[in-house]
Amino acid sequence: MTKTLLFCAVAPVLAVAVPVAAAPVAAQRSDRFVDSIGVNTHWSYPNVYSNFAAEVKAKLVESGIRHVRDGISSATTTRAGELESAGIKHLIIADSRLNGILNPSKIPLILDSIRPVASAVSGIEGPNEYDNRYPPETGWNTNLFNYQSQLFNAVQADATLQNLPVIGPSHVSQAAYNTMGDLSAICDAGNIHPYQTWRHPETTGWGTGGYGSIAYNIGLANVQAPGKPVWATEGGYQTSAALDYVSEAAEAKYLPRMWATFFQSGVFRTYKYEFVNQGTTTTDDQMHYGLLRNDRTEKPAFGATKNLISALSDARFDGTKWRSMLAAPGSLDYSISGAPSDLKQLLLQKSDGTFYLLLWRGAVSYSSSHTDVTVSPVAVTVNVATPFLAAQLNRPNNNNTWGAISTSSGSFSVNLDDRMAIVRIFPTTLNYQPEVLEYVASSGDATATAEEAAMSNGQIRSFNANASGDSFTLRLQVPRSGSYQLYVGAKKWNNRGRYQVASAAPGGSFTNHGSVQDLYASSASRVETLIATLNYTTAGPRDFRFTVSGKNASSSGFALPIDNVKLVYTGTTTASVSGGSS
Ligand SMILES: [Ca+2]
Ligand SMILES: [Ca+2]
Repeated sequence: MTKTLLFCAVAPVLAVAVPVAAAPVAAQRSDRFVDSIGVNTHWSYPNVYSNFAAEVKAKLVESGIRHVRDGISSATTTRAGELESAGIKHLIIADSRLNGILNPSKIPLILDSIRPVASAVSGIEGPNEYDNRYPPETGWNTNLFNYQSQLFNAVQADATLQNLPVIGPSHVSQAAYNTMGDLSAICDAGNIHPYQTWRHPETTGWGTGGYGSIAYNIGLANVQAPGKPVWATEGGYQTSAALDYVSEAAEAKYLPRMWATFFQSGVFRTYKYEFVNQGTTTTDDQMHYGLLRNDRTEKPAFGATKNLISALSDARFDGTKWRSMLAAPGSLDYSISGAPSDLKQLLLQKSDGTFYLLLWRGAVSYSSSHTDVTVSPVAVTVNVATPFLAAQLNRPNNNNTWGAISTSSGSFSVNLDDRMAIVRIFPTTLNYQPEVLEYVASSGDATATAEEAAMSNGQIRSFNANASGDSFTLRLQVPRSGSYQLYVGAKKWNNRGRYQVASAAPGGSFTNHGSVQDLYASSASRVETLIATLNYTTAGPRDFRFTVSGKNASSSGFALPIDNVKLVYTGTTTASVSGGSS
């Protein structure tokens, strides 16, 4: 990162009319948002990153962040290889210079060092902020073009690396984007560094043409790579006492809003700069960009990020890839009344059908005179026309828990200040996906997840049991009391077992539902079977256990490929408690 942003007159933040949805609003995939979140590291630096590498790696895994960006070095490729099994991939900057001048002769060596960890890499990026050299050499733009061109062509010609995206070079000035022009023939994505100094993420800018706003920055990416994805490979806030800083409290409020704002604006991935403070000198802004302080203690922004990811993640890492990205999102018919003029909203959906409505205000949390700004809460009313079972609220700046929201005739109230609020809305059909869920118990047999378009969520996870009595257990949410039809989707074939499904409140004793189901068939076919109607007198988590109950005489095995577990709400009930209730 280089300090580059200009000081311009501060324009007032204008109130923007907020459209009130009068029709169904299309949701985006919740996990796509989570997958847009990344962070920068400096694994090779002889500081906290080297001296406390194990600790830093553990905190990175704990955060839930799946994407890291760093420059090419042996430390970077080593860490990339080490973190791959935790589901973390690295974007590697392929930037080599000799006496400060780009040196494309090293490109083959860079690719040689990336190749052994190719499966741990998410992309290869062109030179970093090359226009920021003072003074730049004569013909810097020609040198940069040639370097990027050779990098792109070398990756394209590489049998191991050719499927990795090559990100364009980053620049610090608008002039550089214009000088370099359209590079879409030699990159797969445009690259921006949208720092907003001490300003809020939703700023409409503070200079000519909206300078500094995310829209302005995306405009620069569209100069570099028109029609291609936009990657923000740096951005974010710092908490020094030097220049353009914010408080740790404001940073924590701004970061969830920054990721949501950039994602909603069309940025494919945003890498926050950076993961750990590099030092402690308060007058050096470069030392205070971390989510962690230099002593590895958590800034509030770390917890806010971790909680945001925890709330919205909709994937299970199966050792090779994150499973869930194929869910086709639906829509929710809702409107908001009583909205302040700075209201922002983003509707997401998970693979089980649950909606996550992010609500926040594009409010200033930190002033130009370096003081925290108190933003008084405003109550907004969310009116949901689509039938739903329950609504819950999470505030990632506070914790990772969900609190009940009382609803009346499809409406409910949420207090909004300058922090992100996430409302979870349960639809009347919950379609749980075993490929996404961790087993809460299992006989330990291997599983395998396959992508098949005909399956629910486009994926199916097979539990490869090898004996009668083998079992696995999924924990599902029953969002309100009442009656539910239980359906189980599965894929029959000639090596499948029979199963009995049962449920219990966590820690309780299991009750069988329906009869034993036989998944044997001479040819492959998907089935979705109504197993039973369940009556629940209370809401809450329920464990569903699938146990192998022998096999058909014609079957060659005991496998249980369970595609989905569906709970369809059929209304309130006064019936006595049946199996699985509490
Ligand atoms: Ca077994
Ligand atoms: Ca499925």
